[in-house]
Amino acid sequence: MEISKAEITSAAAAASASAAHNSNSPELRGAEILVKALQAENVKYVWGYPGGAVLHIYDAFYKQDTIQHVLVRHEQAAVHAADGYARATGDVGVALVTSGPGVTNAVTGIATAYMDSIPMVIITGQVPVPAIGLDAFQECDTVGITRPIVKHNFLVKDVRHMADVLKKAFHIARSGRPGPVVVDIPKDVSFNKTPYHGYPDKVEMRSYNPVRKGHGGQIRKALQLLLAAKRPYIYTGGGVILGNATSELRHLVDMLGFPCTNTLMGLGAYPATDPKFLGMLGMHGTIEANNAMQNCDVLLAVGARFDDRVIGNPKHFAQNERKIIHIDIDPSSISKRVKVDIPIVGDVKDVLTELIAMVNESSARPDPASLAEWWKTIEAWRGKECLKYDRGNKDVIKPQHVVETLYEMTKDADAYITSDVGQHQMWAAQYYKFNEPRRWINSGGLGTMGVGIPYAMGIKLAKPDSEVFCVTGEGSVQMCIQELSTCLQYNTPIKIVSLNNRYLGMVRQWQEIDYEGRYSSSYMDALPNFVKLAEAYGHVGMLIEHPKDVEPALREARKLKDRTVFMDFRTDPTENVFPMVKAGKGITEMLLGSEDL
Ligand SMILES: Cc1cc2nc3c(=O)[nH]c(=O)nc-3n(C[C@H](O)[C@H](O)[C@H](O)COP(=O)(O)OP(=O)(O)OC[C@H]3O[C@@H](n4cnc5c(N)ncnc54)[C@H](O)[C@@H]3O)c2cc1C
Ligand SMILES: Cc1ncc(C[n+]2csc(CCOP(=O)(O)OP(=O)(O)O)c2C)c(N)n1
Ligand SMILES: [Mg+2]
Repeated sequence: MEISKAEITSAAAAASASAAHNSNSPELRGAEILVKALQAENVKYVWGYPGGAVLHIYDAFYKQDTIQHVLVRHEQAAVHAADGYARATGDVGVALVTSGPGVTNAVTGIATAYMDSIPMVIITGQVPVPAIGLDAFQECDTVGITRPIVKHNFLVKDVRHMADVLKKAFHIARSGRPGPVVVDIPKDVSFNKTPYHGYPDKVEMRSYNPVRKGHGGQIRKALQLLLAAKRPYIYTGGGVILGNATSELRHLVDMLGFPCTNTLMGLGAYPATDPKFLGMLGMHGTIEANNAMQNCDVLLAVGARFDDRVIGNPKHFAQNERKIIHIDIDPSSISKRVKVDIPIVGDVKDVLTELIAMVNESSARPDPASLAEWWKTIEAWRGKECLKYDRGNKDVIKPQHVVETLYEMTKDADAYITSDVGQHQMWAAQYYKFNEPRRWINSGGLGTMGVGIPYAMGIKLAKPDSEVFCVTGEGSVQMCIQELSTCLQYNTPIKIVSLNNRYLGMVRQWQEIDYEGRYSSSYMDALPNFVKLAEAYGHVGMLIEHPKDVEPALREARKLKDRTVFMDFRTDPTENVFPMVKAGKGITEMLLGSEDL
C-alpha cells in the first residue's frame, strides 16, 4: 500500500511547529513517546525480546506500569503470541524486537499475520540513523526485508515524527483489510527528545481511505440474483470474523434459509451445529460443502478470497457457469482468482446490514419448491457421512477421536482452540464444531508450523478465565516448544493436546498418495520424552497410549486449572485426512478414504 512519506513529514513538521508555540509541551524521548502512544491505543500487552537497539525503549517500559511486557524465548513466538491475541480479541496485537537477528527471527511471524490479514503493529529496533547503510553491528534492512509481508511499514528517521507515525500505524493495521504494520525505530530516534504535545486524535491520509459502505445499486442487483436463485449457496470466510459480522451473517442465512459453508479461516462465523451449515469446504472439505460449491447456480461469497485450497483446479471450478456475488473490503481480492459477476467492495458488516434491510423491504422470496429440491440434493450428499471413521477402535487412538472427545467435553465451556499445521490441524477443523467466532485460532494462509503454543499463551494472557487448548503434532510443537518456559514465567496455563503420530503426518500422507509410499524424511525418529520435557519446564506431562484413556486424560488435565499440561497422545501413525482433493483436481474429485488410494 502506498502512503506518501511527504504526508507524514508535513504532518510532523506542522506538529512540531505547533509544539514550538506551546511552551508547556514537555520534552520527551522517542521511547517515552512510544509508550504514550501505546497507552493511548489502549495496549495492555506487548510480547518481545530485548537487544541493544531497543534498550531505550525497554527502559521506558520499565518506568511505566500500564503495559505488561511479556519476555518470550524467541522473537518468532513474540509475533505469534501477539497475533494469537489479536485473532482472539479483535484488538491490534503488538510485538517488540531488536534490530538484525531480532527482526529476521520475527519475519515468519509477520508473514503469518499478513497472509491471514491480522491487525498488528510490530516495533523493531534499528541501528542509529547515521549508521544505517554502513553494515553496522546488527543492522539489517528491515523495511526492505518486510516490505512484501506487511500491509505497510515505516522507518522513523526523526523523533518529531514518532507520535504521528504510530497513530498511522495503528490506524492502517486495524482499518480496511487488516494487516501487520512494521515501525522501525533507530536507536538514536528512541533516545532523542522533542516537545510532546499529545497523541494525535485524528488521522488523515489522502492516499489511504478504505471503503466501508457498499454500492447500493450493486447490493440491489445481488439481492435480485439471490432471490431468483434455484440452487443458492453462501460461502464465507475470515473476512466475516475480521469484520465482526457474524450476527449479520447468521441473520441473513436464517432469513433466506440457504445452505452455508465456511473456509478454514471462517470457522465459527456460522454455527457449525446448525443444519444449514454444510461444514468446511475445500481440499479437506465435506462432500456436501464441495458439491454445493460446484453445483450451485448463485454463489454469495462473503469475506472469502477463493483460495486455491478452496476452489481446487480453476478449470474444473469454471465448468459450472454459476453467477457469483463477491463482498470484500479489498478491491484487489475481487476477480483475482475467479471472475465474479457482481462485485461489492465494502465492509462485510455494512454490506450485510444493507442486504438484510433490502430483504426485509422486499416481498419476494426464493422459490420454496426449488429450494426444497436443492436441500434434498444436499441431504443426499450429507447422507454419505464423509467424516465417519473407525470410531470404536479399542487398540489404537484415532486422532479424530481425541478431537471429538475434546469437543464433547468443552462444547459448553468458554474454550479457545489453537492449532499448528498438518493433519492434526485439519482434524481439529473437521471434528471440533465451532459455534462462535474467534474461538478457532490457526494459520491458514502461510500454514506456519510452530504457531500453536504461542497463539495459546497469547490468548490465555488476555483471557485468563477461559480454557485454552493447543491441538498440535509432535513435529509442529517442537518449532516453538521453548515457549513452555514463557508459559511458566507469566502463569499462562494452557493445555497441549499433541496428536503424536511419530510422523510429519501431512507430508507422509502426500508421500503415500503421490510418491508411492516413499517416506523421504517424514518419520520423526529420536523424539524427546515429552512428559519429562514438560516436567523439566515446570509443567505437567501425560502419556496417553490407549483409546480408553483419552477421555480421563482430558478430564484430569482440565481439572489442573492452574497448570500447563502437555498431553502426549500416541495416535495411529497411518491415519490420513479425508476427504482430500489432490493437487490439480477439481473440488468434487475427492478421495474419501484409504480405499480410494
Ligand atoms: C494444511 C492446510 C490445509 C488447508 N486446507 C484448507 C481447506 O480444505 N479448506 C479451506 O477453506 N482452507 C484450507 N486451508 C487454508 C487456506 O490456505 C486459506 O488460508 C483459506 O482458505 C483462506 O480463507 P479465506 O478465503 O476465508 O480468506 P482469509 O485469508 O481469511 O481472507 C479474508 C478475506 O476477507 C476480506 N476481508 C477482511 N476484512 C473484511 C471486512 N471487514 N469486510 C469484507 N471483507 C473483508 C479480505 O480482504 C480477504 O479477501 C488450508 C491450510 C493449510 C495450512
Ligand atoms: C515452518 C513449516 N515448515 C514446513 C512445513 C510443511 N509441513 C506442513 S504439515 C507438515 C507436517 C507437520 O507434522 P506434525 O506437526 O507432526 O503434524 P501431523 O501432520 O503429523 O499431524 C510439514 C512439515 C510447514 N507448514 N511449516
Ligand atoms: Mg505428526
